[in-house]
Amino acid sequence: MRSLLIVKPDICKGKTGMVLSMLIDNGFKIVFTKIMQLDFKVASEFYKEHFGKPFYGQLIDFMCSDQIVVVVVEKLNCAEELRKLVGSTNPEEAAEGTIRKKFGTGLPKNAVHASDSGISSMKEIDFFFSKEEQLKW
Ligand code: 3AN
Repeated sequence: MRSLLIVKPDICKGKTGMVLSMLIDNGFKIVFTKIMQLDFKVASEFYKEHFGKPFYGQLIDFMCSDQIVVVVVEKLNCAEELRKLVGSTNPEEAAEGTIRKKFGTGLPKNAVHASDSGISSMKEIDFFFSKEEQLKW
């Protein structure tokens, strides 16, 4: 099973290596990584379920503010295991040992995005990568 993690702009250039290490140390296989910078159109589409929420504009601006690394990972019960390692949305509430506790500094700067279910993992992988591209992995 595969899932998607995004190293967000707040830590992308400084801590991506450490995030990848944490994934590997916790039994995730790194299937594919891609460095990119989102523009307003792509970020709005990716976060469309949050449209209208008070933090929406801030979230989109933040996600477009610098480079990100999109990471496809693989593990048994991948989405569930990944969310456990990533921790709660708000870094202040995230458990010790989680990625957001370690690297997040607040909201929206919570270090990483992770798909929240098996279905959203598939949708989000398809969002960033064509089926043709996925066949190469
Ligand atoms: P998660 O990323 O844990 O699935 P969501 O889907 O509720 O959480 O939120 C999407 C993203 O929106 C979060 N990762 C965070 O960056 C941002 N966000 C959520 N709540 C707030 C908030 N109250 N203020 C600012 N940004 C927020």
